[in-house]
Amino acid sequence: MEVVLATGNAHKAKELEKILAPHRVLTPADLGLDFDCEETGATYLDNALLKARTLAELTDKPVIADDSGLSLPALGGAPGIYSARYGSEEAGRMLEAPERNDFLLKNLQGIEDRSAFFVCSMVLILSEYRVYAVQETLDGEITSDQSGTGGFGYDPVFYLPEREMTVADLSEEEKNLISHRGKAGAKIKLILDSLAP
Ligand code: ITT
Repeated sequence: MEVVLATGNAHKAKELEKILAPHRVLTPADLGLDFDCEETGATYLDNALLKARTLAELTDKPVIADDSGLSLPALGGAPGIYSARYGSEEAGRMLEAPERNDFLLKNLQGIEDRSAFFVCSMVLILSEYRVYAVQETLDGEITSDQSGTGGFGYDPVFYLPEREMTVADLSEEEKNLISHRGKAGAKIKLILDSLAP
């Protein structure tokens, strides 16, 4: 089955291609669609629904949206749904991921509780009244230094105590097996499998 992914984030698209295989993941750009959506929701689920519904208005194909982020209890849940923009207001421009990670590490100086979790809210819309939503998490801790070259975003500072490495130190396959996105996507894949001709 072919699905269109409501994202402008190439890293997410690449991960989801593997997670949903053999289903085919297309991007709005692949279909020549001018997709843009302001994320005005108050929760991950609100934003995933918003992105999926905005794209569903542009295509008859099934659509999937992923809204995700990193939360730290010690920071009152921040950066949360603002994960992609974290630190940008202070810098006056969108930060690159390594700069955002440094900004997070700076904000955590002197804070003992470094527990953190990723969240991924994933929505599949087959038609106006056929909508599925899954939300999954991955628990870990924030390191004091960036490590690893895999993954994207906050992966180099997200430490997995049981693996004794960061998510950026994992292979693509290992990340997809345990990640918030991997677990949410695996459940969405079951739905796609049940529909495939
Ligand atoms: P789209 O909305 O176009 O899909 P985006 O990057 O703006 O792309 P989000 O609004 O969902 O996506 O923000 C998610 C941010 O959270 C993302 O930019 C990363 O900084 C972070 N993030 C999400 N999943 C992550 C992961 O698996 N590993 C590391 N960081 C992640």
